Amino acid sequence: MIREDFGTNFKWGVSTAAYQIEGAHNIDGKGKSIWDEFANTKGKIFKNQNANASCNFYEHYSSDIALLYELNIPNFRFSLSWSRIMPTGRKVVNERGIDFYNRVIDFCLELGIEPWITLYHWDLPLDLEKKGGWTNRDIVDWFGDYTSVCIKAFGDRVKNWMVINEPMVFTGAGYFLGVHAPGKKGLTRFLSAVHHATLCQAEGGRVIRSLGSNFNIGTTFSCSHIEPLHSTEKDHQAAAKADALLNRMFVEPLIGLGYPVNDLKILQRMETYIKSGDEQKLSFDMDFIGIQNYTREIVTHSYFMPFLKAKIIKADKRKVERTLMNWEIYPESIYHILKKFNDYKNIPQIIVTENGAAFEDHITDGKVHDEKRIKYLQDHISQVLRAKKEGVNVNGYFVWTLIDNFEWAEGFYPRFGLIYVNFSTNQRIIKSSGYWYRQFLQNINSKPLVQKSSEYLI
Ligand code: IFM
Repeated sequence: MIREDFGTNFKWGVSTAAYQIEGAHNIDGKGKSIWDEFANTKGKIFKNQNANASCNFYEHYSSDIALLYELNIPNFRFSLSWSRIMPTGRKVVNERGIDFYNRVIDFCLELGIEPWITLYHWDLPLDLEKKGGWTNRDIVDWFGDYTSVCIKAFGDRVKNWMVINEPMVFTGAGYFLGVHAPGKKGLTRFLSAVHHATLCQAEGGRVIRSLGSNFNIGTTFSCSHIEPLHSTEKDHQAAAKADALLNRMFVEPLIGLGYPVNDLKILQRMETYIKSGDEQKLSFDMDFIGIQNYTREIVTHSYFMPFLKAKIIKADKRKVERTLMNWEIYPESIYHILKKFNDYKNIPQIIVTENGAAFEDHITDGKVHDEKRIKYLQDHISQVLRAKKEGVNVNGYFVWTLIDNFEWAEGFYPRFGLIYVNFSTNQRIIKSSGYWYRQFLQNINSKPLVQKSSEYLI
């Protein structure tokens, strides 16, 4: 497999997220987000770590973007911190927050790197959570206003926008299980958060479109290929329910199919939150759908699982090869997911907006030899090519992620980066996987001749 097999228009990149890399949690007028609060609450995160400083991308952005340039990576996906731009989430705009993202965007453009911006990657302003956060329907207006501020500030230079990152994860982990910020639990909160996030993903698209016709608008979903443990009817039904919950619940209303209530009866209880006219408000014609795949899930029937009656069998219980996240390494999953999304009639284009792996990384003689990550990436990219050759309209692949960072409830332990970060000194070391990606992407397009980018390294 060589990069040229994908054609010249295929978008290659890396993805990151504000809370995971920026640090500078209280600098230059930034307000608190739910993650600032949650991660600084004892007992919530592995070893009580937090991302107050993280990799300090806030200060190191120019050297980190220079590393992207060094690695020949032409597209950079990052998210905006809502509370850096609007400290309380509403009305007042923090110009120093806007200035920071202007610096990031302008420097990308100077180096010939295309910015891809996610509006929401889980770090809701804390003041909005105090008003109910995603469980309050007013969030549709709050989010619309925030979107408008961002597009007006950056839309003159940024073409590619993603509305929301992995709504299933932040509603499920944050409002049902309570293991992510804001740490809320229960079906009622979950279902209201789901409905409001689904309204927001479409509303965000509409706001962007209303502000310009040339934007490339998408939104991103976590998704895993799902198989039943046994070939019994009960396990097949369990797998169908898990599929509706994990893969279909957000995309189907977006493309006009409504919620997958037939396969997931519990969604009938969402009626409490649905108002007349919502069906239309839930849908929007995105220019692309971002799929984010890491593994497959094996599912079995279980009487003991409330609501779903289905249970995921984790990779360690199945004794299969896995990453540090206890996710099975199963490259065919990305192929099946691409085929599945391609089967929907009205998805114009798919981009793999995240794929990657966490492994133990060790420094030997100043180098990090992460051969397992290279193999993981190669095997998954091959499966993307397999899908593309079979006619799937997939037009991009972004590695998760550029630099090691804060992996939410797991803290700094799982390292996903192409670049190793020493979190005490902030030193960066390009891993073998970074060099491999650089080689894979070489001559991708003519890069602008800039002053030697290592001069930006601090
Ligand atoms: O780190 C996360 C990211 O924020 C969202 N997608 C999955 C990644 C790995 O868990």
